[in-house]
Amino acid sequence: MFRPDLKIWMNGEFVNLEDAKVSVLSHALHYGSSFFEGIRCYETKTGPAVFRLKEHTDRLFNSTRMYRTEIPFTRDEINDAILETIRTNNMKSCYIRPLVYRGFKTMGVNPFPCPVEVMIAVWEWGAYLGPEALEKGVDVKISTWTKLAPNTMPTMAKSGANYMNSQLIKMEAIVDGYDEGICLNSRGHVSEGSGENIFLLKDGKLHTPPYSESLLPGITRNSVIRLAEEAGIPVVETPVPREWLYIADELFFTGTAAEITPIASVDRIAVGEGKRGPVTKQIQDALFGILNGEQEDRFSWLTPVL
Ligand code: PPE
Repeated sequence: MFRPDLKIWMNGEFVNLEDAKVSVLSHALHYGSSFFEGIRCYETKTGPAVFRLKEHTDRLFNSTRMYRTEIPFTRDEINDAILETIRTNNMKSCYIRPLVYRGFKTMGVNPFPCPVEVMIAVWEWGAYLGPEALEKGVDVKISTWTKLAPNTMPTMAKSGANYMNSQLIKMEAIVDGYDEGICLNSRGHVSEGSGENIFLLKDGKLHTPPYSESLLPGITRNSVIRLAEEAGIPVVETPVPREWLYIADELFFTGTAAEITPIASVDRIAVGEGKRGPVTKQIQDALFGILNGEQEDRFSWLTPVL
């Protein structure tokens, strides 16, 4: 996954992978005080380009703001550092992981004395849920774990700590023989996957839960909504009952890593005909058309790297 000659951007300078280290007494390691992004750079006809860079950086700053954490760089500096990390590592297409974390200074829950540090890494990352997932779809189960309830920890922040909940969902799915898990929230409504948002097609409309249903405000989710609206497919942001997952015509995950991954079955009940549906394919084609440069970047979603 990681090239041995990988250069990591760490607090403003590039260091070799083997030198990119933190203390075992880092606050983030003990108390979960970290925030991250996941971004993709695609190889377009006119060279590598980053998908929705500004929106990802904005979300990183929103995540840290909710936790009273000040990133010691500006948004422009972070954007430039991301592009520079791709160039320095000569990547054509890659996954980009900026991470903000509380480092080493004092022990104890209070994070304020600990320094806020930033690193950016890049690597090649293929299809998140397996090479055939984008076409064949994945088998998912409803997790026995509940999503973080409102007013416990903010699901709108992409904090490392939230991913303990995601890890429980993911491990349960794997151990039980599924590809992925879907999590219900404290009201028993559908929230999201362990690392993806979710859409379902029913009665010719796309449905996805709103932010108030305990989920990450996905940037792919937002892109899918805009592409669907452009194509004249109605999109409804509405609470999604568990039952709908079993009677949906189509179901798919969205995420930077997962891109648009069809769901073939839920709890071993086939979704529609148990394979990728036509609307899922239509939305995939619209998104991938922009990402590979075959279609015009009409929403200005791509930032050229070079
Ligand atoms: N919900 C969760 C919980 C989530 O982690 C992600 C992304 C999304 C929704 C979709 O958000 P967006 O990428 O902005 O469309 N998950 C990231 C991390 C995956 C990982 O295993 O690491 C990702 O897809 O990059």
